Amino acid sequence: MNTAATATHCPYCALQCGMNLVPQDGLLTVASRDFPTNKGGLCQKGWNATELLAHPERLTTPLIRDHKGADLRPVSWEVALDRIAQEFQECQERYGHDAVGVFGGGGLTNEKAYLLGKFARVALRTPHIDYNGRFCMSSAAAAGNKAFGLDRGLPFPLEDIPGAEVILLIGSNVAETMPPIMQYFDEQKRRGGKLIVVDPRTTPTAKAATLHLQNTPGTDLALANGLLHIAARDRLLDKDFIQQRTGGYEEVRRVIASYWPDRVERMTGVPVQQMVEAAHLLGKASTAMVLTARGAEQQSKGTATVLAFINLALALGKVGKPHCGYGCITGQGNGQGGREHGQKADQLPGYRKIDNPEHRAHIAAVWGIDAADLPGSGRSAYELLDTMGEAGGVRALLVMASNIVVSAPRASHVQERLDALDFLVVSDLFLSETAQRADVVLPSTQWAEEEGTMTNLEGRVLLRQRATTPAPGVWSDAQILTALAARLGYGKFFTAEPVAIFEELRRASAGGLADYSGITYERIKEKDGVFWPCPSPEHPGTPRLFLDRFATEDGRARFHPVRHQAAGEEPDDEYPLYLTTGRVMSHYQSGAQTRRVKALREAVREPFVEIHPTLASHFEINEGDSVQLTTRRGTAEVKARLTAAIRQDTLFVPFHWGGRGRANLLTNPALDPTSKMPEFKVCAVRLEKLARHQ
Ligand SMILES: Nc1nc2c(c(=O)[nH]1)N[C@H]1C(S)=C(S)[C@@H](COP(=O)(O)OP(=O)(O)OC[C@H]3O[C@@H](n4cnc5c(=O)[nH]c(N)nc54)[C@H](O)[C@@H]3O)O[C@H]1N2
Ligand SMILES: Nc1nc2c(c(=O)[nH]1)N[C@H]1C(S)=C(S)[C@@H](COP(=O)(O)OP(=O)(O)OC[C@H]3O[C@@H](n4cnc5c(=O)[nH]c(N)nc54)[C@H](O)[C@@H]3O)O[C@H]1N2
Ligand code: SF4
Ligand SMILES: [Mo]
Repeated sequence: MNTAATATHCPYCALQCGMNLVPQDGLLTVASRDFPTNKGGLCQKGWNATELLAHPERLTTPLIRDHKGADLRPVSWEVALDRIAQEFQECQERYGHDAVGVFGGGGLTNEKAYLLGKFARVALRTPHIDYNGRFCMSSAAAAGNKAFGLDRGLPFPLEDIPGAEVILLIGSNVAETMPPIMQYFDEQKRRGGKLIVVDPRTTPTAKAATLHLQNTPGTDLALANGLLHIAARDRLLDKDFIQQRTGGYEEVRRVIASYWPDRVERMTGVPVQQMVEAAHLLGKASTAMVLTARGAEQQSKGTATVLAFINLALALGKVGKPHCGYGCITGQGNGQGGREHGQKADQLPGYRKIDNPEHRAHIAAVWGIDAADLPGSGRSAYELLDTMGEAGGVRALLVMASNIVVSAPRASHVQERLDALDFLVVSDLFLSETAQRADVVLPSTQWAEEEGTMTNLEGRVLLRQRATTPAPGVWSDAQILTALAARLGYGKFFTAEPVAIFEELRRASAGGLADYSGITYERIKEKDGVFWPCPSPEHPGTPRLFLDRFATEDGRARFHPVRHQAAGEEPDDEYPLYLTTGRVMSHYQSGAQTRRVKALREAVREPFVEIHPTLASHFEINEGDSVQLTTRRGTAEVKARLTAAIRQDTLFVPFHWGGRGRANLLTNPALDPTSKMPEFKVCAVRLEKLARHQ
């Protein structure tokens, strides 16, 4: 272990707060680091991040199941890797290349995500690779591509936020999901700026807002069209901007004509007066930002919903100018980079498209293979999981850095499909709920034990430096992929060395939309990160996109006419309430990591449901009672938390736990037709009180 402090970043969310890791009594502790994203601040998860490095439950050896039904037992790396290679080969001989699939994660570094995509295409020659980011920002990505020709979370650095006069934040609870980011919103307010929050719950973020629009789940698109209707009616549109920098407004104008305010109030539950106030605040401001997160995006119409908000921002002329813009607040540590470099079923590195012949030729040349040998586009995340073990579906799966048994929608079905596989491999830090079902489990290094780059919500490429030696017996995912590729006969195409992988990634991304070719580890260290695109070593990087032109062919942004549609499932007599799901501050995602950290486990110990007191009294439910939630997918048992901060027609369950309180036993896998995002944020549910001793 080094004796000096190592400057690095938090292992969790997309804010990628800077932190120092300081050796102390043979362990590492977290110390504050002044970095532009967090200015020294960290949330409780970040402060406690090192606890997992020497955690007693950490996996330190590969595990194998000799046959279905047998227990997992420890084995050597040789035995584990030989078994995987043999099973994958036998599976592909029997059913073809497409029969093996790969499921990745947005927590992987750029190097590992890139290598995983290459492993799927070159060593397995399968089209079927997708990742948990499909469940995260895919709707915003699809909308950004359609409207601007490019998708990068925020098109500006966080430091621009305080300069916006008005910010519209839709379906985001940043006060809990990225607490240090609130420094920027607080500064904006200090300067007299206004924050408008759209959320069915009065979250800590909504409490910090000037105006809170507490809409019914799944009605954001109607709200956006309603705001645009009012802005057009009250002559708040920026006609010059529409004319000079956009295309397609006429069709949108026709569509929004029927979104008159009292109709939108009936659809959304948001009072007309509040909509008028919001539209006027936005329309009259000289600068404004429109930001979405999962509340607006994780809907079966998530792409159209984001497009509706982009329409609003464009029509008001609040895009492509300083302190203005539409942005998506990305989620996972490398949710952004993870989708740029080839983990997504339809993409190749540098945001290239797998069905574009020129793009294929470029990547094939970098990889030293024939473009004809590159597979085509594979199934999206849920479609991949839904068809596992079926005729035409994958028969063997490699999961790297995702806990789908807890986090995928309709989890009991996903669990059944996992059990129907001939062979499941999981690489993880812990025996997660998904790893527990695997035939082979591979123990992987943690963030502080390896180096690599991450791309945060601003499109800033950051360097995670290695601060300590890996725990004995543990390999990095890059070593795992390289060793497996060698056993499959493709060893010469792979290296496990992060710098060498990054050098190759630079070449692969060169000339693509997400061009990293000018970025080096040294430049990142010198400059607190480099913003992509950065097409040459002399290029300063691009903190601000679209100031002169959009990334479309003619340089203009595109309006898209979009109409409200009902959610995949709306409440009815049998399932009379809305269910929505999301996060709490102290836990991260499936909880595989944070449930193992003492302070975080104690902060929120068990799954719960938020219920409005009026609704609870109707069911004679008191604080702390066990309640049963039932949807068309299944039943979950959780504790009641009474709060007037939620709508009376809506229940909220966080998704951080496995077992009977798993939110995803309930969720609806209705998919957005474009992004294939599942509808985590809206379904119909029935609430029942459980007898005391059940
Ligand atoms: N503590 C913590 N922080 C995290 C994570 C974590 O697991 N825990 N995960 C990281 C990741 S990967 C992500 S993607 C981000 C997510 O960050 P956020 O998007 O902020 O988190 P969520 O809680 O999923 O959803 C945000 C809000 O959407 C609201 N919502 C629900 N339904 C609707 C709706 O129909 N419309 C609107 N407008 N709002 C709705 C919810 O009430 C919730 O307050 O957080 C990142 N940071
Ligand atoms: N109901 C509901 N479900 C949701 C959501 C929601 O809002 N509601 N949100 C969705 C969203 S936005 C997301 S991003 C997903 C996330 O859901 P998951 O993909 O399940 O996310 P994590 O819990 O972060 O899973 C990461 C796993 O990989 C392990 N791990 C961490 N780092 C590494 C590494 O470097 N290598 C390896 N091999 N393993 C590693 C961790 O221990 C953990 O088991 O959940 C989605 N599911
Ligand atoms: S806000 Fe995100 S990156 Fe920052 S300390 Fe918390 S989890 Fe880590
Ligand atoms: Mo996410």
